[in-house]
Amino acid sequence: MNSIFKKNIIATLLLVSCFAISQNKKPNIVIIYVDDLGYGDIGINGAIGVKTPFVDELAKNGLNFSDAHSSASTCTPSRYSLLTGSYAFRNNAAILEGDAPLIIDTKKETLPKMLQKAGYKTGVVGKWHLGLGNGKIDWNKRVGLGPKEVGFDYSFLIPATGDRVPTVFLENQRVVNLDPKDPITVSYGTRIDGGYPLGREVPEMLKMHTDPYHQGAITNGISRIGHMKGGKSALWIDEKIPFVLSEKATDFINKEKENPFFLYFSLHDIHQPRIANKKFVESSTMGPRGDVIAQMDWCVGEITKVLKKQKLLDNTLIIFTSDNGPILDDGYVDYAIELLGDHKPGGKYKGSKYSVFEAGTRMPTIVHWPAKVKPGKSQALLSQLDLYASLADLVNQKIEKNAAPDSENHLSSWLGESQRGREFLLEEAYTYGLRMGKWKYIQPKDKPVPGWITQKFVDPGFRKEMQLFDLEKDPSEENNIAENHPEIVKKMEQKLQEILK
Ligand code: NG6
Ligand code: CA
Repeated sequence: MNSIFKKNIIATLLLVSCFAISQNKKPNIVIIYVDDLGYGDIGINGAIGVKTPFVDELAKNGLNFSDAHSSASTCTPSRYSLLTGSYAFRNNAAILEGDAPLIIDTKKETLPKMLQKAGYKTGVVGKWHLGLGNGKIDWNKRVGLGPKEVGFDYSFLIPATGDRVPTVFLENQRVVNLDPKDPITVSYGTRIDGGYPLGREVPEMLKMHTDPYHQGAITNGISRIGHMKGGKSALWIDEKIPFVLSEKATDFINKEKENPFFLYFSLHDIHQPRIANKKFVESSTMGPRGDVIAQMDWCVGEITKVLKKQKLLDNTLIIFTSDNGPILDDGYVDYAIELLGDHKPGGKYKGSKYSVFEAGTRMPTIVHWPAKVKPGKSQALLSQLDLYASLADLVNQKIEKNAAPDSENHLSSWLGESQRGREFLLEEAYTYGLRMGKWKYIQPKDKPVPGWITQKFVDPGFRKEMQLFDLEKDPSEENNIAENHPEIVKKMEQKLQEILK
């Protein structure tokens, strides 16, 4: 064989094998989980008061879903379902206080544990709100039960919400920048002697006024739920949170670029307190709520930029979505109602956070994976619950016994190869909703929701009578036609009973 011929053969073989490797290489997976972002809050879905160029770019080059849902209309239940593939009601998952114990059973397989078994490095950056420890947390030591035990190799957390103490970050379950001489104490009951001043007592210290429920400890000029003492050097500055989180997320990507990785990037935005960095102040026409949407969009851009820079964007599956519907007034006075204009946070859908109407769980949802997913739109009826089983199929993993009991494999729908979604989809709120194709059924209920919800400008959606809507004709759930379709109501109520049993 002459040497030119030999060289050619070798070069061809090399090329073929490189191609094979890149074809088989498992995609990186990034879930960008926004907090309280409504269906209509992004440009591509019709936002009026704010621009979201980075999110729109993802949608333009990816798949934009119009009927994909979080499992519930509040945070903790939705996150619980996302990571466990179980309905939240199975574990009575509800909004947690900042010192609540971990609600995920560490003996069971989770989404990140399943991905670890498939060879992924796993990381969570941002809001946790799934509880930590097993009852009494000592914030001055490594917090015993948390992301590590749930399957994340790396974690950088806001422990609960931005409006709950302690207002400190935890990196790998230790408070960041803690001075041991100034230990942290937290209480959700009695007041702590020598703790941070309370919003209800010194309102003149506040940057923003609040409802009576958020008038506890003041840190960074903002009063929160709960009492806190100590940890002064560790306190976060709300205006810097998006930069801190984006930096930690990009660090994780840079560090794990050689492995397949799974990043659960769980933004604080656009949850309250909505207080934008000055870089984003007045970047919308809607005041703070719009400005933090722009801020959130910037964070999304940071992720796509670093993936591009590392030449990973093509083979990274990005799933952009939110944990529950939008809310204008959730306790802090930031004029979201007054400055809304014609913008429709829930798009054409009725409801909000806390509500069983569609906007409570119908989430802005984009799947972006240039190597595999063709740009387009999908109307498939899907739940975030299904990501567990669908991603397991993607990475060739069997789900362990007893794990993810409610997660359905809809991989081909998530990737746009099929438009078929779920036959039934449960919507958890302060009552239950059920979807079946175009039908939406809401179970009757007359028990009142927590008092603080009824004080808000939201409609939790339940009524004393059964409700049935035809979403094709009536997407905004205005005409209850339960009486005209007793057989559909009966079928859906039966199915609901079966699910809830
Ligand atoms: C509620 C808070 C609300 C918000 C929510 C959690 C009151 C009156 N309201 O309990 O302000 O923090 O919890 O939001 O306390 S979520 O997006 O994490 O579910
Ligand atoms: Ca939320």
